[in-house]
Amino acid sequence: MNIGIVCYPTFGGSGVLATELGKALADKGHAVHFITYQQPVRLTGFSANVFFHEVRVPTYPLFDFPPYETALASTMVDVVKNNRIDLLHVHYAIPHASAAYMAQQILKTEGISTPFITTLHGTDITLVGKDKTYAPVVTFSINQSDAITAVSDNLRLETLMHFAIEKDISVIHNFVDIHRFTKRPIDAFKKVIAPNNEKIILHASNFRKVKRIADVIYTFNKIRSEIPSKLLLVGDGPERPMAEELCRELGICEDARFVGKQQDMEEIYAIADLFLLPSEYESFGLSALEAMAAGAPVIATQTGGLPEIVSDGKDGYLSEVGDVENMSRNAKRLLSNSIVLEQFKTAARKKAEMFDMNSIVPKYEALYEQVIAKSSAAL
Ligand code: GMT
Repeated sequence: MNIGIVCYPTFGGSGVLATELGKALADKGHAVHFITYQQPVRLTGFSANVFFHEVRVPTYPLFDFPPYETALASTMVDVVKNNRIDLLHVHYAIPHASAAYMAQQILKTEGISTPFITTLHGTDITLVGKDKTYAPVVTFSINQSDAITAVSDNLRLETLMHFAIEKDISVIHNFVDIHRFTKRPIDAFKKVIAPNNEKIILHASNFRKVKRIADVIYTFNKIRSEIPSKLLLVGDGPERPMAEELCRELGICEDARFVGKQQDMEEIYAIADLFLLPSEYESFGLSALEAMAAGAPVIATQTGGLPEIVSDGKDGYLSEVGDVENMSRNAKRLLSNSIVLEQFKTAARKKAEMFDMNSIVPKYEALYEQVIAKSSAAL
């Protein structure tokens, strides 16, 4: 198949998932055309089946807001026409689904039928999409999609609860390439972070409010008061200055290291003893799954799709949002008992195997075939 993938090219989970999906499909022989405003961060290396089309948004003094959606729809039309694209798969509804609908309508006038699938990732529904400013267009374009998928059961229900959706939403959980995350820790790297063999607690995110970074710091502060440990914070975003300030206030800068955005996440996950994700909401929590694949148990919140990945008391722990007392207690329980910690690490890895790409990617392929067949039959 020839597939066009539209996503955000940044470090966010939806872009990461879309890129990993595209790479996996290319490895299986499909031609995959990424249509984004930048090369996706995880799109590294060369593959004969992967193509990248940059969306250029020419500016003009009149534009306070350059019309990205228009540029995107026009680029989609161009890519579809010139590469015999069978199907467009857009990740994150805003503004990708409405741009895909626009492209589809334009192509139709030229006798080209191109179905599109919208994959909902989370904040496109739960935060941004619900906003009255966007909701009518989001609802309309989701409904116009030839198929809709959500990355968790929870996100499917959230969508049905908040939007008047007239179609079925299939749940296709996010996935991980389990083999990529089976890395032996690099001793020299581990030594830099934890020179005295302290436990390593990891958090990785885009440092937005929804991630509750302050809870990461407070939880770590309670852990380190009893267990020699280091906190590794990966990523960047609006909450980082607050987080750094909080570390200074608590006097824990020596033990909390901010390393910014990183490419080689496999090597970072490999040295982690524990992954902390105290978010207000996660439709899925792809970073938690990647950490588990690397054998790190997860201390997270009982919210959104996280209970679909983390089994409380087995491969991690789930606490109420904001309950740093409970999260730190659970972390200390794990980190202070090497036998239990090992059991949790093994269980985390085993759980991640259930979300391996080899079992999830074929679900997308099956959906593509079904949608393409339906669209061809309608001609
Ligand atoms: O919040 C993020 O981490 C970024 C955001 C995105 O759209 O890029 O992530 C959402 O999609 C990810 C991939 O499906 C999910 O794993 C995240 O849980 C989800 N974020 C939220 O729901 C807050």
